Amino acid sequence: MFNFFKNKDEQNKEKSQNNSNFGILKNILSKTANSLVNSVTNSITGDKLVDEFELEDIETMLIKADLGVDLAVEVVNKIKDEKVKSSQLKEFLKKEFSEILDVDKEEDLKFDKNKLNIYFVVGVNGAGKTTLIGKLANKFKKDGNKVLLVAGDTFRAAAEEQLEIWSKRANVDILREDKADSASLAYRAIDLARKENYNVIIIDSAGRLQNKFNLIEELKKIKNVILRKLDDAILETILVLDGSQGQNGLSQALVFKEAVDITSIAITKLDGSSKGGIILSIAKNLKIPTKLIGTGEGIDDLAEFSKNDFINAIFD
Ligand SMILES: Nc1nc2c(ncn2[C@@H]2O[C@H](COP(=O)(O)OP(=O)(O)O)[C@@H](O)[C@H]2O)c(=O)[nH]1
Ligand SMILES: [Mg+2]
Repeated sequence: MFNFFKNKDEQNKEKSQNNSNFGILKNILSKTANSLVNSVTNSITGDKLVDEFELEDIETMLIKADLGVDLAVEVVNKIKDEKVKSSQLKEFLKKEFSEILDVDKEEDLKFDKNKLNIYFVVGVNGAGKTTLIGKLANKFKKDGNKVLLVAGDTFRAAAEEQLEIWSKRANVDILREDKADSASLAYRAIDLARKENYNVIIIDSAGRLQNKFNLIEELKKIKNVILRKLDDAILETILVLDGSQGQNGLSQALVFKEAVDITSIAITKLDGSSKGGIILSIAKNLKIPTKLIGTGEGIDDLAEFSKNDFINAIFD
């Protein structure tokens, strides 16, 4: 299921063998898939142009699936402008969604076993950062990597405590220090990793949006420290968004995008009231690939995002 530790041949073999990732995405997105496929595309048939009433239905469905109003209107206008026939609607939407998701050639989480891999995890409080870090740490650890967690949410002792619990669950090491400066903690973590041969560092961070200015300054500081010490290490800056928050996540995302250069998105809580369309909305508006999907509160509830699986889960 989790492919970024394996080479491409192994990945393809595994994908064709059990398609487990597809299964998960299909389950998570079933509500979206049902509403899109059953209510809309399946009811619009025939060798005629998609008519005004049908366009309205499509627009409503796209908005319900959480594509956001702007994107929904854009898609509907395209159906009209390009004179799409009812019988072609499904194929048209597949192609359209696929193009929207084409924001980056790098679909998988960056990882190089022979280098130091640094994952800097940001997002608002409650989005699911610490949980995601626990899940990621577990995956990396199981694959034989030496993993160090960094308790960079130094504002609240409870946040460090929570990361410590995850470090025990995943059986990995943690660097924490109450009331420490998060940037200097990151600095020390990278030094420690090089000295003690850790090849994976995952850095937690604060997410108090109430104090936006300070938060952004703090994240920038951490980011600058990482960049200064990057050398040949791999850096992936992951923005964690709560999928159940729908379009609200987008404006938050912009704040973080401004502060640090986000290279991938993790969407959590897509197991609850799933509205997978947010993934399209994010790709369209932010041009950042979604690479990870949180599918529950457990340590194994993590899936890699795959564009093709996503499209298939919606339409097949
Ligand atoms: N259902 C569900 N809950 C999640 C998921 N990820 C995180 N949570 C829950 O969301 C809450 C906040 O998560 P936490 O990791 O503390 O968020 P943080 O403040 O960003 O570090 C916790 O109760 C988690 O158990 C997920 O993928 N699905
Ligand atoms: Mg946290």
